[in-house]
Amino acid sequence: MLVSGTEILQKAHKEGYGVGAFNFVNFEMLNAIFQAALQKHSPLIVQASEGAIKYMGIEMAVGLVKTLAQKYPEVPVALHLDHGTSYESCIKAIRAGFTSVMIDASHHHFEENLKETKRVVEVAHACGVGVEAELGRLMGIEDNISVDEKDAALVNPKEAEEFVKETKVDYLAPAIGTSHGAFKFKGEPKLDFERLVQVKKCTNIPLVLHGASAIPDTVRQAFLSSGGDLKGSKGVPFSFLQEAIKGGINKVNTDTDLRIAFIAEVRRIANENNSEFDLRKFFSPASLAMSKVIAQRMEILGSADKY
Ligand code: TD4
Ligand code: CA
Ligand code: ZN
Repeated sequence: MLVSGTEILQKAHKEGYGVGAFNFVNFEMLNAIFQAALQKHSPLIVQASEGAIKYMGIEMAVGLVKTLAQKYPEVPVALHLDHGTSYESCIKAIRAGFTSVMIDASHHHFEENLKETKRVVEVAHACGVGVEAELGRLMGIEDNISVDEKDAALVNPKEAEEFVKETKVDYLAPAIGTSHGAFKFKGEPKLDFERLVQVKKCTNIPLVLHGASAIPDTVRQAFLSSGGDLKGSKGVPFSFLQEAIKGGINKVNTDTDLRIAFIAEVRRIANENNSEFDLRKFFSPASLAMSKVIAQRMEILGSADKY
């Protein structure tokens, strides 16, 4: 059943677990996500970036989710706009049927971010839609970064407190050292968990971890053995994800792991059967491989058996 992001994340916040927010760009990805949720009895957040919406068309994005939500009414699912870049983009998503939106104005000054977020919250709440905002900038914490630089880039807990109070935003993404994609850390993985705990204390709302892909060994191996190259890549280890959840993270954004798992399988099949051209012979196994990665994540985040 399609529900608001707030409903899913308030429960996770109260009970102290994480829910994966999985990106999709087509039916195959979305179906893989739903199959994992069904298997693990996990609530779901599925999310589309503006790029994904451009690729599918907004009606298709919403239509796919509504169709699967109806087919599997037992699964509580929220449809979220990932990294909405403007008020207009958020309104469009809400109009089209999204039940959760992110207004990402974190690259603006604090006051401007606050003002823009507040505008979105007013409309979204009138429509029963949850809102996510971001404070700080996504980046890896490198060992040689100065304290000043770190403070400039990462979330400030006191600012977070004021921000949440003023905007009434439903969930917040605090920058604590993650980044998008497959190359998250130059040296050892490192996140600012202390800062995270402070933010949770100061805000007491669901928190969001962006850039949370782990690139698990099995996924890396599958990609490499198919002939892929992932030199220098590093994800957020599972143990870090679990510590982040202990520290107050409830929404765990995941895209890269899904992409890598899917493409590894497509390439393996292409290599092994060079006369094959039935799309289904590629996409069914690739979707299954993706689904396994998602199901494993649901166990690790603690969302399995929550519906
Ligand atoms: O917010 N996200 C997903 C980012 C999706 C980007 O989509 P486009 O290519 O369409 O812009 C995350 O935080 C995912 O983090 P990850 O660790 O999986 O990269
Ligand atoms: Ca941002
Ligand atoms: Zn993100």
